[in-house]
Amino acid sequence: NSPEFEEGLLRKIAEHPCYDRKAQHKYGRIHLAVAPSCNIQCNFCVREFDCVNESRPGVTSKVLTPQEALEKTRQVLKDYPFIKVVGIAGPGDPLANKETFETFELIKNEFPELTLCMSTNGLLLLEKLDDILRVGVSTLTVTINAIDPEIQAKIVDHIVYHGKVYRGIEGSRIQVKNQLEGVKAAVDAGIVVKVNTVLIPGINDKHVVEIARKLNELGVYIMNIMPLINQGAFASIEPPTAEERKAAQQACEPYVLQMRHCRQCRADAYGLLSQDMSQMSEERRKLIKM
Ligand code: CLF
Ligand code: SF4
Repeated sequence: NSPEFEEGLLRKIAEHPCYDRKAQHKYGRIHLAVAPSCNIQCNFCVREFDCVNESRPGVTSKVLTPQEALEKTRQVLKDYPFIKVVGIAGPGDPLANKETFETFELIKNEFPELTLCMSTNGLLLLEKLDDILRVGVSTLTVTINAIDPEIQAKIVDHIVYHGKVYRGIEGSRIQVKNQLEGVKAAVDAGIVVKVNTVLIPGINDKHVVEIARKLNELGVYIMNIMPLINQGAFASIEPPTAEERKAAQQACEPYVLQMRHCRQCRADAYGLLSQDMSQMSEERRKLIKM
């Protein structure tokens, strides 16, 4: 990659509220909820709500069409010019929805200076990488909760891959392989990759350091260890305490930079990370025609 390209990436990181701790108070992001379908079933997911691999529990974001998403971006940017990042993070998996790419195309054409960001479960990452690059995504999050298929099989009930359902270890082998190959290819292509890991006591808490070592090997930029949201099939598992999460982050830090300021945003969040404007009053929404 050329020095100009590297310089551009460094600027993008410095202006990305999730990738740079200092940027969170200065620069904002807008999430466009254009991706309702998902191709896997995580055991902690209740599908009438947003994807919890990058989201707050128990909230339902209104799905927009690509055109509506463009219109919303126009409106929001008028009010919040400090927004530098446009992300697609659900409510399902962005790569399982063709609207994700249509939306990024529309945004890139009208706002070429914005950073395009996406969060995925990674099942289709390798096969969609050309599309991801074509539409100009430069920061990408992949949720990796295990790199050992035996452990992954306890976290995901099944995957739907090329029209076929794969359960248990059979599915988790495919997903882990696709995630790791996809992350490597994305890093090699110059995308700045972040990995989200949901910390699940008794399931992957002893395994996170092994994940961190692998991320180091793959050239992942930053890791975000998030607490389990205990709903769905995992409703009876106690989420980790703040101390347990901190200990996991500390143990992983020697291998990969740790994100500690995640707000578990909604799939339709916008504004600064600390002030999610999607939660604003109806009156205000009407005022800016949301
Ligand atoms: Fe959105 Fe995620 Fe991009 Fe950020 S959120 S797609 S990387 S622009 Fe950020 Fe929100 Fe945490 Fe996500 S605080 S949930 S890590
Ligand atoms: Fe739910 Fe997200 Fe997992 Fe899909 S990837 S099942 S939307 S938590």
